[in-house]
Amino acid sequence: MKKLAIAITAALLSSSVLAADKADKSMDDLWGDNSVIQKQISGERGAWFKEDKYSMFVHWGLYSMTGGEWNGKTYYGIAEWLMSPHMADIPKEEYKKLAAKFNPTDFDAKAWVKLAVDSGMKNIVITAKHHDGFAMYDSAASDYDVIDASPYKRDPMKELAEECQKAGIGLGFYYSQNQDWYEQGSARTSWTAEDQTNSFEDYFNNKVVPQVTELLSNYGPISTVWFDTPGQMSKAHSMRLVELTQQLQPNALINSRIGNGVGDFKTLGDHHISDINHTGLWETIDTTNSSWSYAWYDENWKTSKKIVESLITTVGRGGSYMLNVGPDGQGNIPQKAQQNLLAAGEWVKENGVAIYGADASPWGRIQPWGDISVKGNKLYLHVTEWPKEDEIYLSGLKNNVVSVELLNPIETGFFDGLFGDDNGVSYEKSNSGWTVFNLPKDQPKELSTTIVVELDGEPQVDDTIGIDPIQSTYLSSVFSKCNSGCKNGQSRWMEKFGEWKYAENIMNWDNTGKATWSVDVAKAGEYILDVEYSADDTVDFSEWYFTIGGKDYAMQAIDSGNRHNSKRQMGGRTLLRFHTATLALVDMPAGKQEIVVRPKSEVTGGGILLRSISFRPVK
Ligand code: FHN
Repeated sequence: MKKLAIAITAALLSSSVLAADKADKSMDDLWGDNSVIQKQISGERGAWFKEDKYSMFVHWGLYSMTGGEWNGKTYYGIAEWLMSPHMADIPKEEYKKLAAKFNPTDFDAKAWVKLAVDSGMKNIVITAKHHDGFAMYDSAASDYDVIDASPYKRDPMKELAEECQKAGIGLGFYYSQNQDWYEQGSARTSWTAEDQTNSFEDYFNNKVVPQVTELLSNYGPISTVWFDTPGQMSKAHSMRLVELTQQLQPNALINSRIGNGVGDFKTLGDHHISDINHTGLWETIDTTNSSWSYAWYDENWKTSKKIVESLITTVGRGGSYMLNVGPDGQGNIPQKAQQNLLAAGEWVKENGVAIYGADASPWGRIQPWGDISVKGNKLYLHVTEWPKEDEIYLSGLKNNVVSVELLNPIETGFFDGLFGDDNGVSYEKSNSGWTVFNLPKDQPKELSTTIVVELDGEPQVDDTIGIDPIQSTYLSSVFSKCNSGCKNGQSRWMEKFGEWKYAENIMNWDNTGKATWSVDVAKAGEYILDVEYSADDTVDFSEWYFTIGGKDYAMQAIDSGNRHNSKRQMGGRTLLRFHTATLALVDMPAGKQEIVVRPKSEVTGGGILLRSISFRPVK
């Protein structure tokens, strides 16, 4: 390390502060305390975050050159973890040699920023230093940086900062503060079997503080300081980084992964698209394919429609969406990512009024046909699933409707207008509390169509879940209520290493368990009941009752193939597999009612993990 003296702060941290964890803990341990200080996030500082809603995340570093492959073998999962024992287990001295070859001559900061802008994104957050410890900028605090250790001799962060400023979008830096696989004393260097000659304190004071200081001092205004995997880092360490930020970039916001509950906004778990609304400032972070950094085999690109849907639903839950690209080792953002981002960006441009600065849906959940965002007295209905019957149903709206129109009507010819084909929408209110919107026959916008509904005041809503008479209604378990004999909880697991999946479940059943959804059925009739659950061999053959319209429908569960202590999971977690059983053709009466699930037989193994039930109307 060069200028150790930059370490301004060692004195502020007590020497008794413990080193971060060295053991192979689970990802929960690494994510640490993810809460935020609510008082910090209110007011002016958070205003841009509330407005912007859509940002670009970039994972780019030495690992982008390997693209998930080492010595001819492909390691599937998040490719920036290639060095770790969970993947290729590359000795530091070997990995370090990548730096001498890092020469991304195709990197074009202007083009990256243009891509973000044309995609409708308002910020870029980029990996200035990831867990591998390599600084992707000119760091005086370490020789292991792009200027000293690579032939590239350019500072990509500087170039990006300049281009972001020109384009008027924000720039944030990702900095891995706790894990640094290159540095003695940091968390998770123990697998190198080196003697840990340095303490975490040495690492923190001699690398983290000086490097974060550089990032906050040398690149103009920074919108976000994005920390990651704080693990068991002490509150004093987290607070030191907060103080640095407040001193050097008072307008910058810090994410919750600074640890110890001292961030400004909350980052949900990787790839977590929430089923429920959250309060305060928060974001979903997601990837355009599956890995964060470039992986040669990863062609699991999100379509432009999927991108638009995820953006809409995140805004509908009250959050912001940060979507990642993984440029390759030459600095090229994969074509498929670009193509789909740009196509989604066309939609964002046309429908921005319903996204930027929009508030959460008062219904608190997705709708069978799409989702809802709000501004003042206006509802924006985002219709992603265009109904065959030319109408959509909305339950529980208490206000009077003042007007309804398409946000972007299709251009019509002169005569179309004259003969009444005006691409318009209309509505009817039933006295049972449903509002029905009549729509044009063909979907005006392929990705999603926005309908603007002006109300006579701020939206007033009865949020009882409506069962749609046209589209399938998905009832996430998160909206059920459990008695003391069961529990609502979340399960998470990894499919490939680092690719997270989430499920809200009803779990921990005993024989007295009873879970209830309150629903409002728009039209009496026949519906197909689908049950989505997960079970292991201890739950195989267990029996369950679903009570609908006064009748008990019985289900015998099958082992859906869960694997306990799966080696795919860090920290010996369970790999969950879900099964969807089409259970019954049920008769549902119209109106408000309860749907109840309870065990029919003796509960073993905590019972099924019940994720959702769905009702498909029979025409
Ligand atoms: O370990 C990192 C991972 O490589 C990636 O950077 C993600 C992005 O949120 N954060 C950590 C895992 O949560």
